Amino acid sequence: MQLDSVQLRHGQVTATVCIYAAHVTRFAVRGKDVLFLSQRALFEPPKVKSSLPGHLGVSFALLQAIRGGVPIIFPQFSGRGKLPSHGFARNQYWRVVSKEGDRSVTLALEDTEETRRLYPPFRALYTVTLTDDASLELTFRVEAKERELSFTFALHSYFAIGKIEQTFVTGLKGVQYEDQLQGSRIETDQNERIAIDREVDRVYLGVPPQLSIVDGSNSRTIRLSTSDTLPDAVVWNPWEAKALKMAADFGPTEYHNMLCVEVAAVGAPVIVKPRESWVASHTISVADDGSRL
Ligand code: TA6
Repeated sequence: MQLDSVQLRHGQVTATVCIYAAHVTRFAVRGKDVLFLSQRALFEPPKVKSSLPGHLGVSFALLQAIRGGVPIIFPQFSGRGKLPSHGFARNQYWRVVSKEGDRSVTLALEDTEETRRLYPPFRALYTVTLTDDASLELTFRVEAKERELSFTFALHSYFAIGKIEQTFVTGLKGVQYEDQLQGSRIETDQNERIAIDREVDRVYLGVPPQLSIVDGSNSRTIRLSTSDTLPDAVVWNPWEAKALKMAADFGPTEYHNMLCVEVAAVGAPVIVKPRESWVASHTISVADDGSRL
């Protein structure tokens, strides 16, 4: 790994946080990875210019995002606005502001001359903590300075799973979602278990605070819990054809071993008034409960 990172350890859990992008690249429980990281993930991020139409030709120097782990999606989810897709928080160098032993680290990102050309001033703080009950706790806080902020947000978590055909998501039965593969058409899925057997790109709106990923071939359940400031969730697997288009940093068969379940605030923009702040938190844990299909 070419980038400076912070290693966290507490009891039987470990995590790795890249200072670049404040990117959690690894979270393991008893040595078993919970997060997926592509074998082709780029850690020496090349500068990519993102020409932003409608910004008077402003070209915004973006660094490559790391494919896997937990990219921070701020201040824009996907193409829901004029910024580069998925915003810029995942393409910038953050800085460590504090550590609590080996179990917690807090990083900060503030506006720069470049971001101010596209987005109001802000200060973001992100704390990654390993808890006493072997969970990974992620807390994101953003403060508005003199101008109001409007943004969409997600923690774009890539989960490591044994076999996609023995994997399903629970907790989303009957929840409306925008099918990104069908022009954001509104659908619902009445299945208790959402199976993944093709490309899936769904933005669920108004989800319960607990979701689970049953990783059947690993006989485990990955449990996700969120604050009420993250009312939405995205389920994404690129499947075969899209995986081939992502070959620069994603292997052609890696879609078999990953699933993104991203806790989010994307259905409606988050508004933060000047001098106020917004906080979102998300906890990831694992139950080796023998879950199988
Ligand atoms: O969260 C799902 C999604 O918006 C997909 O549409 C796909 O674009 C994915 O994010 C990855 O985006 P990236 O820019 O990291 O390749």
